[in-house]
Amino acid sequence: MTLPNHFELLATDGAARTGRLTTPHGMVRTPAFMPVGTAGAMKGMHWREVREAGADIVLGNTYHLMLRPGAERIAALGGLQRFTGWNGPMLTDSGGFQVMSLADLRKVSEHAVTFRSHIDGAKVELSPERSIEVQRFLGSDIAMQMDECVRLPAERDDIERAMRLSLRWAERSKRAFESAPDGYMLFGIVQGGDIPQLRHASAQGLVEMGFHGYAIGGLAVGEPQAVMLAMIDETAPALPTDRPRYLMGVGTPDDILEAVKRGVDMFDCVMPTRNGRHGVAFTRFGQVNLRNARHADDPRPLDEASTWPSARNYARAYLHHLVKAGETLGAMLLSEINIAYYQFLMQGIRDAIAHGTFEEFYQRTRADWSRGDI
Ligand code: PRF
Repeated sequence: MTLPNHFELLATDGAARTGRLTTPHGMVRTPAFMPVGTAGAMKGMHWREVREAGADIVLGNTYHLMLRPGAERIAALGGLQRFTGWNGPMLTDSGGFQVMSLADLRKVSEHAVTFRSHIDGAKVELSPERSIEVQRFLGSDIAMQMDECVRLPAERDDIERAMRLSLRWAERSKRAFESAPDGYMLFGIVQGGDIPQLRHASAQGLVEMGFHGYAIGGLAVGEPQAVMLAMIDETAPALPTDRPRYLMGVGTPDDILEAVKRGVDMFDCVMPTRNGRHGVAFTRFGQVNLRNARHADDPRPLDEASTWPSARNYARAYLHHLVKAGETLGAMLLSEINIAYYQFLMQGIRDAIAHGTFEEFYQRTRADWSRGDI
């Protein structure tokens, strides 16, 4: 059965696309970067700042929220938006990927993954049906199918087994999602590692089932960037042009620019907030490590022409001091500065595609990054 389409393509420029995704909690301009609020919080930031920075949508995690505070509890408290105070669109990851990176004693079977919680050691089972149920309890605007992601490099047999399992789980996820109210979306996830033939089989299988949108999973898991981009080149053309495409867990500003050029519409990554907490700023002129002693006496701001006040108003010397002293404010300022830079990049990308000047934007942005921070 074909599902209703909530994505509107507004313009294309080469393979790059700009559009609009309508969710029950509002509109998402694409290409979109979704800041990651794993456990119902954007680490170190107010939701107001996330919104002011220009984010339309944020990501939450089934795995973390089902373990603590619990999906049924969040549902009883009115859903994730009411619970957290972020009242915009929310996408939730399905949990399988986080089980594999965080949980103890994991076991994958046809039916489900079983694991021990990284919080209290409790034994938990997560099936495709339970993942959808949790995501429905959370009130997620965009739910993800449960899948199995294999880290690279890996043997072809292992990649193929996980890809086929993910296709069967896609089918079960879709069935479990059937009772969701209109407007809520479910995305399928392409797997297939670094093997073009498996990527094609995965994309084709999902497209035959029919989803509201399609994610490209199983990338940025240990392979070189060139391999990731080659797999996007293999996968994107196999997906319907009228549906949104989401590259999961990616990435650096450079990864994002390259993936947009290849037809990707949505991204998420912990990098801007995580690196911010570790003293690294993303700017128009590349990454700046504020731990470095060269900033200790520097009165200049990170970027005097930034649209984001904290990037304009605080001396590098002060940011350096906050980071070195382990002050919470240092992590907070760098998190907001980085989220604002990512959103500034996405706005530039969207405008360039809309004006048919994406190639110029691409060249100019790369030239600025490679100029470096001076
Ligand atoms: N699957 C899911 N979530 C993910 C990934 C995946 O393959 C990745 C891979 N980069 C990040 N997050 N469900």
